[in-house]
Amino acid sequence: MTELNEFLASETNPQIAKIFSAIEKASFIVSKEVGYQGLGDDILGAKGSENSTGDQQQKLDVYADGVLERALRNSGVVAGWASEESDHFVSFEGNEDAAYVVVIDPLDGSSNIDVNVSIGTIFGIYERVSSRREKVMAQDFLQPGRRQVAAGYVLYSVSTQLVLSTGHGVHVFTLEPWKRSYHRILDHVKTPADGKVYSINEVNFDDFNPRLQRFVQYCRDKKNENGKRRYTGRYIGSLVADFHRNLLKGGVYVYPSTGEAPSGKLRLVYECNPMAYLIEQAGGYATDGEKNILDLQPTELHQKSPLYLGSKVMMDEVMKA
Ligand code: AHM
Ligand code: MG
Repeated sequence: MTELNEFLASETNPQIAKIFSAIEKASFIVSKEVGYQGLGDDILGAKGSENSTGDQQQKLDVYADGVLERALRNSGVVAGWASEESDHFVSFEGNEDAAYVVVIDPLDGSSNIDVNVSIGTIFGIYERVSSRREKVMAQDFLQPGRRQVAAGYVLYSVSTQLVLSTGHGVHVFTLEPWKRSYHRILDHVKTPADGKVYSINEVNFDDFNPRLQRFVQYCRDKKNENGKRRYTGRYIGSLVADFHRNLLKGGVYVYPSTGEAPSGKLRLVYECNPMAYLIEQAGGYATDGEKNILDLQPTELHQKSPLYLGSKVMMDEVMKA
């Protein structure tokens, strides 16, 4: 089985390989802490603070944020980063000549942290557009998702997995914790063109627009020729985990706009864009209900967007609705 560093050496340039390597090292630490679940340091529970979009921060959110920031800063090849957990982007002093910036959701699925349910780290990598002699600028982070040069996520679950793309397909690596190394278990993953799963938080049903309500009702009612249900609902409440299942099994994930939250909940820069990049690499696609996510021009770091994402056939159905 190919090891991550071998794969990166043949797949991408040395700077991007170093960025992945920094995320890899950080993920060993985060994975260990996630796995402790109440053992060791007092790291479970709420931190008592809020992030920029008003979410309650968990202690592990803040811990993962610090570990990843240090790793990327010390890599020497990242000029700056923007994290879902911080109000502003950060320019890494001493790294001004670096070509890349990273956007990140350090620990996605916060509500699942303390209950031993899958969570993850989501990231995207861009080549900066500002001058390489200067500090990074907002425009480096506010690029359409299609400009990502690589993206991925780490899924902290029964095993820890790193899923990534550098623009040449999607590859899945599993962590062998006692060796602290990732081994590739799947290469050039294609999501099934059709799927059985629809993933949506149905408690908001009454607040969906009527067309989305019709689509959900269609998924609930649709039967196969043999009279069995055509679709099934699965929703973990961790985008990384819901995405990962649907990537491998086929399906559609929806976090729509609602009356209460017209732009939905998920962040365009940190969550929607990396996932949209990965699903396109796997043969599916993602939209905000109208436009392809990867073509949207972000205007603010923490801007939210509705997200419809998944296998081609189910996405075509939801878009038709
Ligand atoms: P987070 O980044 O604060 O964890 O929020 C994002 C998460 C996603 O992982 C998940 O899909 C969604 O929030 C779940 O929200 P809800 O509980 O409203 O269904
Ligand atoms: Mg998140």
